[in-house]
Amino acid sequence: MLNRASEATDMLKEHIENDDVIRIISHNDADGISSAAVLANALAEEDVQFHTTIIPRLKGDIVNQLRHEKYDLFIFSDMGSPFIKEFNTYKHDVIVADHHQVNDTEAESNVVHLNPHLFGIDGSKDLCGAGSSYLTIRGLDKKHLAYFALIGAFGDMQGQNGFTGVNKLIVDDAIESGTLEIHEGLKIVSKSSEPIFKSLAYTFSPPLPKISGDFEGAREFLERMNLSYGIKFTDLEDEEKDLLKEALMSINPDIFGDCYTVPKEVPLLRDLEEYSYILDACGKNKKQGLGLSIALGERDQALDTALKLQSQYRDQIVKGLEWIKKQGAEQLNSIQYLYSEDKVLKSVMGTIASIGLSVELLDDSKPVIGLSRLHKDIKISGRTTRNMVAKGVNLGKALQDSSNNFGGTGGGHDIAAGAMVAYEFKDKFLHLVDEMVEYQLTND
Ligand SMILES: [Mn+2]
Repeated sequence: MLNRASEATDMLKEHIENDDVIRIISHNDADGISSAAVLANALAEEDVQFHTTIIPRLKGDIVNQLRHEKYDLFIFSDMGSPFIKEFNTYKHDVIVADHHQVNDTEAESNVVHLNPHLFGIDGSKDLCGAGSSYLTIRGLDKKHLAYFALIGAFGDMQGQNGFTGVNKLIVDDAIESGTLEIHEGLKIVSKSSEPIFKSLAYTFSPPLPKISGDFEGAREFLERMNLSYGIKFTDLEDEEKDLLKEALMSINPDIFGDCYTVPKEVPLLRDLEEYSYILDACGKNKKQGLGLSIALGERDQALDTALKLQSQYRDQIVKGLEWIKKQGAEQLNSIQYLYSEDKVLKSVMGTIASIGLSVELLDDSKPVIGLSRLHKDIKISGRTTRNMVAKGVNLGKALQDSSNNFGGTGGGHDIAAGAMVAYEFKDKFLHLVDEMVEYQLTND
């Protein structure tokens, strides 16, 4: 993997020496924005010009439009692996720094394909898109940018139980460069910016059943301890903080653990996990450009706007979880599904599917398929648990094969995947996914 990374660095260096303008295409989630950020920050430091576009998903028509653009080097980050065949026919050089599941097309000499799955490394857990992107520029003496790879990893839910695999190497790089510190603490969000009941309700990882996503539940929990819920965590007395810590740890011991911080950052962005949530909120609200500019160093007004988006987004998630709590999921044999045509719910479907599983609102022994209607199509987000993956579930494969069967597209990771199919096939599609998951579980 590291050899492939140096091939990517060599290709990049060649274009830097030629003074080429470099074209970056990345994904609009926290990992994708972090991927673009690590590349863009590195190129800016080298005085290289670049042009970045952040998109919700890479599709065949975009791949074919891009081939007509007049750039000499394209970098696709946190996406691109399914399109190696098309990139092989580009006249330009292409670097793909991805971590989603791969097919078996070999890259030609104009393409460097960097993806952990090619090297038997688990891209859903040991390296994210921003990690692949970081490896591309690591050889330019950029260990001080390693923390962006960790922001991406948090965005893709990779660091929450400690970093493993290539991610661990990236943590070491970040520490070595002096940018990153790790210390133990209470892992609740917005400690100094939100009243404590909101801090608790907005803490989704680690999950706090009956508190995460539940304002009522969070208030009652605090009242039972005689803590006033309206003040900020940072304004609590030390004894009160200890009391709270103990009570939270009895709900989920993971709530106290390693916090990854970049001390030179402004307080709101100092914790890398919270940084990833802010980028995620930007992406989910179609303000990926704002997210990228923050990651490139914009503060003040940009950060204010992002925080407003974040609080809106969090309230949407809470609303979505309330909906799940009231409604429950529809059950098939081996999967369960959520379906909505509501505008707000649609925008958070994948997120509430995974949080619903982790806070035990949904049965975690069945993968969840979240369906949102988009005019003539439905957008599908599938989520499951590490435990179900160990039992044989591979949602990336199930969603890819079943969507292809109805003329749609899909894929992703074993644990989290997405697809798009025409609305008319909704029920048939769901039954096919159900059968495929059942097959995966009985034939593992
Ligand atoms: Mn990713």
